[in-house]
This record gives sequence, C-alpha cells and structure tokens, in this order.
Amino acid sequence: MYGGGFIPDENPKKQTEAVAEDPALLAEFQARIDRGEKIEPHDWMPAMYRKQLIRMIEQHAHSEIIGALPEGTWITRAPGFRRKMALIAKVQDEIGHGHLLYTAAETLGKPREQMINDLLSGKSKYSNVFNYPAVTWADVTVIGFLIDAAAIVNQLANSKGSYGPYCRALERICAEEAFHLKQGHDAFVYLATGTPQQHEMLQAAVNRWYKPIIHFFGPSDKESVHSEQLMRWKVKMASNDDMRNQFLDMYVPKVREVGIDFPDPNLKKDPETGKWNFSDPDWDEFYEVIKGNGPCNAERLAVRKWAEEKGRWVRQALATPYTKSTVPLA
Ligand code: BYC
Repeated sequence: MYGGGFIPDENPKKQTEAVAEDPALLAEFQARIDRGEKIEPHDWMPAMYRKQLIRMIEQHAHSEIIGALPEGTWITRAPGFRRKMALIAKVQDEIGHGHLLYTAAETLGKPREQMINDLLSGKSKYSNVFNYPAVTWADVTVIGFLIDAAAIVNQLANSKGSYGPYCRALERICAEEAFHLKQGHDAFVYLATGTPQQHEMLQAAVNRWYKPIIHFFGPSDKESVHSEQLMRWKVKMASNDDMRNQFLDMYVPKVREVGIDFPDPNLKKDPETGKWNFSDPDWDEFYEVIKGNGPCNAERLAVRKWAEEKGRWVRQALATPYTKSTVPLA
C-alpha cells in the first residue's frame, strides 16, 4: 500500500500540514524503523519521509553527475597514461552512481526528468564542493583523495539506514568509492613526496579545499534543519558534526604523515572530548555557494544544460517505439 503520494512542487512543510496521517500507521512505521527493518517502495510511509528521502537522494544524484565535471575537465590533461585511464574510469563510475541514485529516488515517485529539470532550473541543490574550480592537477588529487574520503564517511553511515533502495545503491557506491580513494591516496602521496614544486602545488590545493571540505558535511548540528527528524527515521545515521569529526579523525593524520597540513592553526583534537576544534569556516560562504552564488555554479549548470540539449535526440531515439525499417537491408 502506498503512503502519502509524491506531490510535485510542494513545500515540504505545507505537505506535512496538508496530509493528516493515521496515528496508528505512523506509530507502526516508527516501530518498524526502531526494529531496524528496511522500508521498501511499496510499503506505507509518511508523506514527509517520502519527501525528505526524495530531497536527499535527488541532491546526492545531482552531486554525482555535477561532481564528475571538475575531474572530467582534467581527463585530457592528466599526467601520464595511467592517471588518465584511472580518471576516465572514475568519472564513468561517478556518472553511474548518479544513475543508481536517480533510480532509487524514482522508486519514491518523482520522475527522473523532473529531477533533472529541477537541477537545471536551480531548484534542487547539489553538494557545495563541486562549485569550486580544479585549478591544477593537485586539485584533482585532493578531490580524488579527500572529497571521496569525506563522501565515504557519509555514505557508509547512510548505507545502514532505513530505506532499502537507497541503502543498496549506497553499498555498491561505497565499494567503488573505496577504489577511488586508493587511486586518490596514491596520487596524493606521489605529489606530497615528489619534487618541492609538486609538494608546494599540493599544499596550495589543500589550502583551497580545506573550507569546502569542512562545509561538505553540512552546517553544525545546532544549525542543521533536517538532521533530527532524519535521524529518528534512520535516513541519516550520524549527525553532520559526528561525520565531520570522524573524517578529521581518520584523515588529518594521513595528510600530516606526508608533510602536508590543513591551513588552520586551530585544527586540534580536544583529548578530553575526542572532538576536533577548528576555526570558523565561514558559513556565510557555504550558504552563498549552496544558494547558487559560488565560483562555478553558473558554469556547472551551463555544462549540464548543454549536455541535456545535445543528448536530447539520443533519449528521443531510445524512447521511440521500434517500427520496421522501410529501408531495404542490403
Ligand atoms: N552541499 O539540515 P541540513 C561525491 C543543505 S558526491 C549543499 O543539515 P541534511 C563525488 C541541505 O540540503 C556525494 N547543500 O541537511 C561525486 C539543507 O538545504 P535544503 C555527495 C548542503 O540533509 C563526484 C541545508 O543545507 N554526498 O562523493 O540533514 C566526484 C541544511 O542542512 C550541504 C551527498 O549528497 C552541502 N554539502 O544534511 C567525487 C550525501 N550540506 O535541502 C565525489 C547525501 C547541507 O533544506 N546527503 N546542505 O534546502 C546527506 O547526507 C545530507 O543531505 C547532508 C546534509 C549531510 C549533506
């Protein structure tokens, strides 16, 4: 039995108010979540659970396909054949992740075309980090190591969540991301331990990416809008601050062991609490970037619009029912 159906173009807050849901169904739903059961597409679910999952999975799918762009521009310039092949494979994987995630979001009732339209119109968000340029090869290296590492922390947590199709997509994505991480780490260590110029180029890239990486996990738990409810529903399995802390725990040592550092004198772990402290990462910049005013937002969407227009004939050809050819075969 379907629960609250997908209502396009509605404010999620208005939708919860509009759909009065049976308290017994709501209680049974929460009990299933608390027992650790997976929710599947045809199960009853609160309208807001559906709406929130669509928002999150759709943003995640957009992040994968937009996320392929900064790295994609480096395929022709990657240093050497081995790095080129690895980058081509990685970019293909990221697009594949987008497809998996759009399919998972479609199980909740929102058509893929509408998701793409919402991306192109600027209505849907995607990850802040992909609105920054990959200026040098070292930026691609930082993306391949540290952005993928950050994504794995988030995705591993969420793959243990409550919505079956999203969790299954995340499990597969994590397996591939683990491989991306290895090639990212290899490229990172290579530059860090290379010539002084390579080391300097890598440090400069880490300096550029530090704040966007801190932003990647979302606003602090105090400022997060959706975390509380999403964690109750086990859509999110860790809070933004906990994921950020886990990332810093795992990756600050790996960065420092090769003589690179994050450009923040206040980045220190408090031995009492086990939490990392850091300087204010300028949350105003984060909100500007996710509103569409980052350094590359316009460029990223322009490329996607171009691809959408140029690829329309292929989609139309695929969607056209087969008719017997009138051209005689030789
Ligand atoms: N960027 O209430 P909050 C990859 C928004 S791609 C943009 O804490 P929530 C890769 C948030 O949407 C992997 N917006 O939100 C690909 C909300 O705004 P709305 C990308 C952000 O949902 C290619 C508002 O801020 N990963 O790895 O509880 C190459 C308040 O936030 C961001 C995912 O997409 C952000 N970083 O928690 C290489 C993971 N953070 O919607 C690599 C899936 C927050 O109310 N998403 N906002 O207008 C999630 O896990 C969660 O959505 C977040 C945020 C933890 C990101």
